[in-house]
Amino acid sequence: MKERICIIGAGPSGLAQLRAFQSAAAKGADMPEIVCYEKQADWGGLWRYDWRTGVDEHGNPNHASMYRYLWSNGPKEGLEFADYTFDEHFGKPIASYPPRAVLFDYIEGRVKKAGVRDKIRFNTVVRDVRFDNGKFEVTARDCATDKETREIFDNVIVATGHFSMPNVPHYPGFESFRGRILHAHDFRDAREFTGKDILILGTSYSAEDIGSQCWKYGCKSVTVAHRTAPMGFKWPDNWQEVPALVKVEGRTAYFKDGTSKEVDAIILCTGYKHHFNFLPDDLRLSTANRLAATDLYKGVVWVNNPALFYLGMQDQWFTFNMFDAQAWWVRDAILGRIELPEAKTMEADWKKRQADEDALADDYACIAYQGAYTQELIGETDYPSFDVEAANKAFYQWKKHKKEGIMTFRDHGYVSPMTGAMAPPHHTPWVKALDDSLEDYLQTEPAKTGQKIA
Ligand code: FAD
Ligand code: NA7
Repeated sequence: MKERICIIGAGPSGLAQLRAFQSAAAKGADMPEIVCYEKQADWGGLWRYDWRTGVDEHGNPNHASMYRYLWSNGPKEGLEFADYTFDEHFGKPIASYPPRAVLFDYIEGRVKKAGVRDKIRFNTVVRDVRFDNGKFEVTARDCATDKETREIFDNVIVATGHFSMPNVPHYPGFESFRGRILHAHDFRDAREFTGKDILILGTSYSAEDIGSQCWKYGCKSVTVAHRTAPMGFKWPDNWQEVPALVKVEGRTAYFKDGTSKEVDAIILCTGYKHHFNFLPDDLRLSTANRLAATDLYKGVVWVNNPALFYLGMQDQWFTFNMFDAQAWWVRDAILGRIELPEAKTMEADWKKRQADEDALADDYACIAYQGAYTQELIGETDYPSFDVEAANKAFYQWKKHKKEGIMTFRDHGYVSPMTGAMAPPHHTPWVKALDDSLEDYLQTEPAKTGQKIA
């Protein structure tokens, strides 16, 4: 009987896995049977926009954390697929910070070309995975037909992402706050906050980007409270960074330095938790959001049971091409092209990776570290090798451009590590670009009729 492989999730990581197997099949390899379960109605993971918050149409926790007007927060040159360039997909060069819809289109283009959609069971949520007698039993519910299935697999690959289950802290007074409190996971449209004073908790990507969105779409003021350190960018005049929140009373927020501010809304940009409610303790990854995840050999093999794999569980500078590197590597481990070492070697591997990560001096070193990890995996498979140092360079320049201007960094372009070509500028500076549609982005000039807000 053919080996059976289960992939859970059809976001960028799960799709990379499907493409990796398809690529081997196209070169004549004998393929196992593959089933990919996806709880949403379509592929793309977080890049599939969903207006819903709370639960999805079937009553499952809504996966989506992306919002309207989201533009890539890093240069596209850092995430480009080595086997499917932006130029190939769009038929022309495009600028470096595409909006969500453009990146969704790019992700989708590759897997449409690969013809893997029939391997995916949409609207099907995995509820339970058990390992017994050398096999996995996967229990899933097809929410469209409301039917449960139980199937047996030789390997399971968890590709469910880790930016969906919000980390929601409580502060005194939240119960009686006379405004709206939401987590970044439930943020959808910055225009909700036009004319409002907003308070943001957190100092990482979500804080910076959701604050910038709200500012761009006309909120009255942005106040960002930091628990550890301020972000320290050169912010606009109506944007201030303050010490940690202590409590709220009515609409007033009080901070650690004794200052206070009246606000209309509090947006908790306080990060996400790795969360696998469908896995039992012996298979369940428990790790911080870091570059070297706990208990994963080569960042992907579950050391306590090497028939189980995880993709994309690291904190991410590199994304799509790192997921590819992992997916090709996992494929080859499953196909027996890569031999897994004994348990104690695998254990030593992730511990060493964590020790190396702990010794990194700054963000630049972190970027180089993740670039080297991606390169290491690529070197062990037939994934097309690419100029990882050029991708690192795009990230270094991005960091510098953010420092120079947090509202203007998206107006810069970078060199593709795949084609060596420099990206053209976008037709409109990001602060003035209110239309984030694919059609508008792909035009070479601003629309003559003025911009519509999609
Ligand atoms: P996901 O995209 O989260 O996909 C996981 C999939 O698994 C989903 O389709 C989900 O429905 C499915 N799933 C989950 N549980 C189950 C289950 N039990 N059964 C069946 N299916 C299940 N990266 C960048 O490179 N650039 C950016 O600009 C960028 N911006 C971001 C902005 C936000 C707000 C967030 C939250 C993340 C951003 N990221 C960005 C990082 C993002 O994590 C990756 O780009 C990418 O989406 C990760 O892919 P993934 O497949 O690992 O996870
Ligand atoms: P991150 O990068 O995990 O950052 C979480 C932030 O939340 C970080 O600044 C934390 O501050 C802060 N935090 C966490 N808990 C608290 C509490 N209790 N109070 C105040 N502040 C807190 O998550 P993001 O959502 O920004 O980014 C995740 C992904 O989404 C990323 O890939 C982006 O591309 C989009 P700390 O520094 O620990 O004090």
